[in-house]
Amino acid sequence: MRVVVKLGGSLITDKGKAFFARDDIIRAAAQAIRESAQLGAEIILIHGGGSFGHVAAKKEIDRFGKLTAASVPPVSRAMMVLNNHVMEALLDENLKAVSFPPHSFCLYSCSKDSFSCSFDSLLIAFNLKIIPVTFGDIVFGEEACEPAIISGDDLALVLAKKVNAERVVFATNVDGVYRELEDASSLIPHIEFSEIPKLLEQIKITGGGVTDVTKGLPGKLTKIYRYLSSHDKRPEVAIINGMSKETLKMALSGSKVKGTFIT
Ligand code: IP8
Repeated sequence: MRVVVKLGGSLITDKGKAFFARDDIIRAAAQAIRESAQLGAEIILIHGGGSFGHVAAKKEIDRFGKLTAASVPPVSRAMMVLNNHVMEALLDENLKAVSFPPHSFCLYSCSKDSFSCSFDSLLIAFNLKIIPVTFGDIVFGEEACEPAIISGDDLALVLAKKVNAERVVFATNVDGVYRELEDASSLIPHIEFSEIPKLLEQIKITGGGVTDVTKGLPGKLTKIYRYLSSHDKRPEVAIINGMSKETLKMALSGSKVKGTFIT
C-alpha cells in the first residue's frame, strides 16, 4: 500500500519547550515505519515543525515584523536539526531513508499565494523503494516575494496526489477529531469527504466546538478538501494518535484503527 504519513510537530516535539524533540516518540514511530514497511507499506514521510520551526519563525516575525530572506538560515537550521532527529531514528532502524529539505527545492509565489516544488529527485527515491523524508520548512520567495512557510500538511497532500497514495495518515498527539474537546466519547470516527465544508461551517458557528486540541484542525480539513476534491483517485485520510506505536503501525499497514477517517 502506498501511504503518505505526516508526523505532526505536536507529536514529535514538546510544543511547550523551545527546541525540544521527543526522541522516544520519534524512535517508536521509526519502529512502526520499519514494521509496516516490512509488511509492504511504501512510505513517504513528512514531519511538522513543532517547537523547532514554529519557534524559530516566530522569533523572526517578533523581531522584524515578517519573514525576510535573512530568516531563511535560522528557520531552516531549526528544521534541519529536528529533521536530523527523525533521520537518525530511521537510519538506526536500518531503513533506507533520505532527506529532502524543501528550502532547497520549493519556492513561494506571493502573486499566486502558492508554492512550486521540484519533486523529481524525491519521486525517484520513492520509486527506488527509498523512503523520502521531507518537512514543513521556510522557502525563498520568487522574484520580489519574501520567503514563506510551507507546511508539512501541504506537502503531504501534494505528494499523495503525485504518487496516487491510497492513504494519508496524519499522526497527531490526539485520537482524531472530536465534537466536544472535553468529551472523549465524542470522537468522530468517520467524516464523509463531501461533508467537510458543512463541518467547517459548524466549526465557524460554534467557534471551534468541533475541534481537536491542535487549533490547526480547521486548516487541515480545509486543505484536505482543497487539495483532494479535484483528484479522481482520492486517498483515504486518517487522523490518528501517533503516541501509540501499534496504532501508527496498523494505520500505515492499511488497517482500520481508532481515529477519524475521511473518505
Ligand atoms: O508544522 C511548519 O510545518 P508544519 C514548519 O507542518 C515551520 O505546519 C518552519 C514552521
